[in-house]
This record gives sequence, C-alpha cells and structure tokens, in this order.
Amino acid sequence: MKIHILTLFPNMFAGPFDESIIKRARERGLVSISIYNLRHYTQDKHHVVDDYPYGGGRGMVLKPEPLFEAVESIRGDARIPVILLTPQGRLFSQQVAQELARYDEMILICGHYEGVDERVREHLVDDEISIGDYVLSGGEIAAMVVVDAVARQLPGVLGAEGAAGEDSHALGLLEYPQYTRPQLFRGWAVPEVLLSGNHAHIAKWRRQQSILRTLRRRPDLLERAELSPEEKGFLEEIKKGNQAR
Ligand code: 6GU
Repeated sequence: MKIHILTLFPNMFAGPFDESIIKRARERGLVSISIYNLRHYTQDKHHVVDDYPYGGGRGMVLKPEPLFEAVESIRGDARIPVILLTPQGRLFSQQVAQELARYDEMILICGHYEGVDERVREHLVDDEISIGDYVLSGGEIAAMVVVDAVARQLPGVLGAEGAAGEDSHALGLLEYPQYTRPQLFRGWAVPEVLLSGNHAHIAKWRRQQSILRTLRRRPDLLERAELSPEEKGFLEEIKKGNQAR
C-alpha cells in the first residue's frame, strides 16, 4: 500500500514510522509512506497556506489552492481516495482500519487551525476521519494513528507478533491478561491454569477473561462480539452474579 501524507509539519513524522513494525514493513516494501510539505505547493512569494475566515471569527483557515495543487500533483489521472483528518470526521475504529487497508493507495490530509476551506471538503475530499472525541492541535498525530492501525492489517506486516485478525477489538473483545516469568513475583503468582500445559483449559480461561474484562471495562463492545452458546451462558452467569452483589 502507498500512503501519501500532506502536512504543514513534515518534521513531526520523523520517528514514528522509523521504528518497530512499521519500519520493518517499509523496509520489506509492504507499505510506502511519503510525506509532503503543503508549503511547497503554494504559488505566492511568501508561501502562504492559511488566511482569515470570510465573515470574521477566530483563527485561520487552510487555503484551498495548496491542497488542490498537492493532491493533483500526486494523483495525476489516477483515482486515489483522499481522506481528511479532522475532529468532525467519522470515528476511527478497527473496522474503519480494515476498510482502509483494502485500498492500494491513499492520500491523507492533516487539517489545521480552525479548519480547511469548505470547498476542499466538498470537491477534493472523499472521506473525513476523527480518531476520537477530543481536539488535537492538528491532524498529524491522528494520521500516524491511522497509518499504524491500517499498516498492521496489511498481509505480511505482522510476523512473529501474530495476525491482526487476533488483535483485541478485531474480535470485539478486549485482550485477556498476559503473564511471563517469574512465576512468583513479590508474592504475586501467575494463575495456575497457565502453567497446566492443558491448551483447551488455557484457551477457555483466556476467552472467559476477555469476556469478563470487556464486560467490566467496555460493555458497549459486547453487543458486537461473537460468543458461543457456552460463552453466552458464562456471560449471563456473571451478569447475574453482579446483580446479586
Ligand atoms: Cl483527525 N484532528 C484533530 N485536529 N483533532 C482530532 C482528530 C483529528 N481526531 C480527534 N481529535
């Protein structure tokens, strides 16, 4: 997959894509990430990218020309989806990450200031994404979040770390508790079942822990989770127990 990122702050991207899983994916040619400085797509002497809002009000608005110039120079005649990162976008999730992972190529625009000229939304952008209900100083960190979550979905990106299909949220449940050595740390023991060597017992315990944890922390997720009849029974039992207490 080819990802193009348009930003006023290209230096912000030094680092996150140069470590760990994304670094390896880039080195192996599974994903390519190109960063473009919007200021390079201005035509005026002072490389102005923003201006005052018509009608007055606070803040500055990103001008349409550099954004159109940049997108058109990247895509030429090709049809590449253009996604604006903005707190007004649809909420990003594991499902949206899976959806974007199906593209061969995409262009991400990092919004800034009080926003972008509405004509960019209407005539250039195909999709708008927000990573959560809070306001960031710009779309850059959101773009990094989207790129990381999408790249993990691409075939071959996760090696020894396992498959993205097993990631928490992909299954609609939170991850079960993990332990490593030592078996006893400051008097706190690792649950006996994990030492048993009985893989069926371990798998069942982990599923139950995932269900418990999801019920306690994110009951909203349980509605989408696929549970076996036995697991539904388990869930009903703990719900009953909770009511009794
Ligand atoms: Cl995509 N941009 C900004 N500026 N703030 C955000 C966001 C995006 N998603 C959540 N908050």
